[in-house]
Amino acid sequence: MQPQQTVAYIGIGGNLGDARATVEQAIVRLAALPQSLLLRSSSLYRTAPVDSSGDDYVNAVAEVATSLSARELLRALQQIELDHGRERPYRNAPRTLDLDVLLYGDEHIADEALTVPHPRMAQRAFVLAPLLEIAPDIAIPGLGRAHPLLALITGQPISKL
Ligand code: A4P
Ligand code: MG
Repeated sequence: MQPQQTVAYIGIGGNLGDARATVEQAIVRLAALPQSLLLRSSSLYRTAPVDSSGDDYVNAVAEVATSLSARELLRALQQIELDHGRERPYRNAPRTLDLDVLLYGDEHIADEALTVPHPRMAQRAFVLAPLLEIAPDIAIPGLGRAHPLLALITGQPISKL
């Protein structure tokens, strides 16, 4: 990792089509992000939809070191979503591929395009379980260590694929 790089965590999810293959392909695309290095990726998890509908999701989390700004990273992720035929008919609609910036270093970002840390990540087992698998000591800026937060979540079935 180069000195000017930032470690970011990316949430990966999908529940349309062959979601498992899509998530695997997304990880390959993350490994090819410009000015970035894929450091780790979690196992794939089967998860029940949370505030959403349709089939179970496949979720994972990736850790990248990147020289991209958070905005540039978001743009690159949105291009990968589009390449996988992502459509946005309504909020939380079933989707082929959703890529979210969960954490970008220890930065707080709140503008019209980007909120980091991802505002709902602390309430979601499908984010915290894969995140903690690859970063057991991770802290969420403003909230502290993520590990105890996972135990507070109930009613969100999740299993490793
Ligand atoms: N945006 C703001 N902050 C961010 C960020 N940190 N990362 C903006 C990515 N995007 C961010 O996102 C809408 C807008 O949010 C973008 O234009 C971007 O500028 P979107 O991906 O088009 O819409 P969305 O997916 O409906 O919203 P979002 O916020 O990704 O939804 P959530 O809250 O992440 O929920 N259940 C299971 N089991 N597994 C899942 O993966 N995912 C969701 C999506 C719901 N339920 C789920 C899962
Ligand atoms: Mg999203």
